[in-house]
Amino acid sequence: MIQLIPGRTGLCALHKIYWWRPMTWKTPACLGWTTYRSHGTWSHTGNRRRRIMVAAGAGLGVGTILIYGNHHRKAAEPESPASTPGPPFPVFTRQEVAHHDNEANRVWVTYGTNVFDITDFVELHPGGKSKILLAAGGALEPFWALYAMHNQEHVLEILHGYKIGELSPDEPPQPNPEDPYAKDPSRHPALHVNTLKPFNAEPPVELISENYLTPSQLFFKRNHLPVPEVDPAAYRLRVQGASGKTLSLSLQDIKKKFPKHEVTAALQCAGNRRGEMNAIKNTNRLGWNVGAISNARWGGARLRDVLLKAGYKQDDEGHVCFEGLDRDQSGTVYGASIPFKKAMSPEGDVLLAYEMNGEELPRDHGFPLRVVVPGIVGARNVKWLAQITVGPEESQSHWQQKDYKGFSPSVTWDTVDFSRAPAIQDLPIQSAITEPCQNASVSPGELTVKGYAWSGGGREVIRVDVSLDGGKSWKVAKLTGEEQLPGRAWAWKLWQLNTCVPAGTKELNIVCKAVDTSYSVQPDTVKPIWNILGVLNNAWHRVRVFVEEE
Ligand code: HEM
Ligand SMILES: Nc1nc2c(c(=O)[nH]1)N[C@H]1C(S)=C(S)[C@@H](COP(=O)(O)O)O[C@H]1N2
Ligand SMILES: [Mo]
Repeated sequence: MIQLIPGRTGLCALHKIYWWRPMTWKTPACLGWTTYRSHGTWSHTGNRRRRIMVAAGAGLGVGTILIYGNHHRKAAEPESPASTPGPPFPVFTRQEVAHHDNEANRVWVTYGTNVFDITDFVELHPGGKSKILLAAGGALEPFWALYAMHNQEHVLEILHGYKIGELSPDEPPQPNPEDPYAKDPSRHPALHVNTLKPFNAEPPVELISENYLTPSQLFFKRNHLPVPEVDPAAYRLRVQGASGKTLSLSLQDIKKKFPKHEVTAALQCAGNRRGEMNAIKNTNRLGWNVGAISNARWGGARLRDVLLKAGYKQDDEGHVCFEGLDRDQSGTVYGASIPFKKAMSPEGDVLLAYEMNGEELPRDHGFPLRVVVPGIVGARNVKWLAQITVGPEESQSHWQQKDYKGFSPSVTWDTVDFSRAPAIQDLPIQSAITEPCQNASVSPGELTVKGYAWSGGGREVIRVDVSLDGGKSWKVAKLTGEEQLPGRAWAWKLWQLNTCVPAGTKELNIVCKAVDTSYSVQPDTVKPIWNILGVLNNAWHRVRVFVEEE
């Protein structure tokens, strides 16, 4: 069924989304009439991806062109929403909605008392098609309780673009689902929370370079699901053995049967600094500032030792796949993989960590056991580790196959081919300024600039250049950090420049850029590396500050 009501022009009252304005108009078409309806606004800021989809108007000979934008903007539109209310939406029962539980019948969902036909959105869903289809024919609430980052204005705006009707007033309200996050641990109040459910947060920029080892409470937290509750006594790690037989290891086995190894390693999410990418063009994903990176001392068994115990040989090949204990209603678990070579390398330092900064691994960071893959993107450092398998294929998980990959800036959600891009493993050279803060006021005279620098793959940071004039002239910062073995520089370096504000300057454009042992450098601007997933932003970091009058 097509969701058009011919003649509906102007606006309909759509909750708080005052600028959302579905429009329909007719064009002379050989079939009588054709109606187009817009989803979202038609305008200006060029800041949005637009997609045009043609949906066949089954049965009615109606063609619909849906133009879907990112709707993140709250720009005021010329007319006020209530001025020309359209005819009321059709009313449906939950039973009618339930019939539309697959793409052939069209996919309907409810949210509150509204009914939506999201068929044309399922392919575009950033969280994957299989996930969104779980809600087909029913209410979104139980799923969004689990993936509560949907409770943001821009997501609701997208949803409301697909409204087709309302539930009949006789329908009993959907019971409030139990909060799957009710048992998440408590967190440090200083953290800047990006999303609460799942919990995604970073330390405030002022505190990032205060400690070479990030205190665990302030270490950035990146969860895709609720934090599982694990009884350490009952915990077992399953390791698929080379002969096919599965090894089952208790926490005590891991602590007692394998030598303890310690590594200082930074962990960085591929989305670190996505906020700067979103400012260019919104990706509708977590807008991390510069804090989705932290540095800790990890202790645990070497993955290599466990793989040897499970019968694998140094020269075996393939991928080592990990699964976490965190799962959603469909039973999907968090998973990722790394190349076997990295896992088995005596110089790879890959750990099954049960300690962080000299203490038991905290719940948010994977208690009782997580993988730490030094030099490799955060996403492969699987927490709450349940299972290890070895095989010729990479992990089939959404986060290995359909996320955490890099693309050219001009690839769109319509043209993206995930199979063509390799999964991110090693991360590129990175650095950021942590002091002074963006738009801060500084006094004239002496100035201290601080930050961090790190590179993936064990490449050591050998230099950080700092500019006060937007990149015209440069000074070299002083680096600090533990000494690292060659090719195994897993930890970050903190840097500092003690300098003077040039007399007469009112504003400084502070820039930093780092160089690693491969002489790899950072690109100067974000725009040419922008990508739909908003990953791998390692452009020069820039901070503008104002100089106070003497
Ligand atoms: C019409 C309904 C839906 C809309 C409009 C929608 C929209 C979105 C948007 C905009 C994002 C990106 C959010 C961000 O990264 O900040 C997203 C991510 C996601 N969504 Fe949905 N969604 C819908 C239904 C669902 C359902 C029913 C499920 C689960 C069963 C689901 C699971 C996910 C997951 C797993 C992600 C990725 C989360 C991550 O990578 O951390 N979505 N969705
Ligand atoms: N089981 C599980 N492991 C996971 C995740 C997750 O959601 N579930 N998030 C991954 C991502 S994307 C990152 S960046 C790191 C973050 O680790 P942290 O929360 O300890 O900083 O964990 C990775 N391991
Ligand atoms: Mo991440």
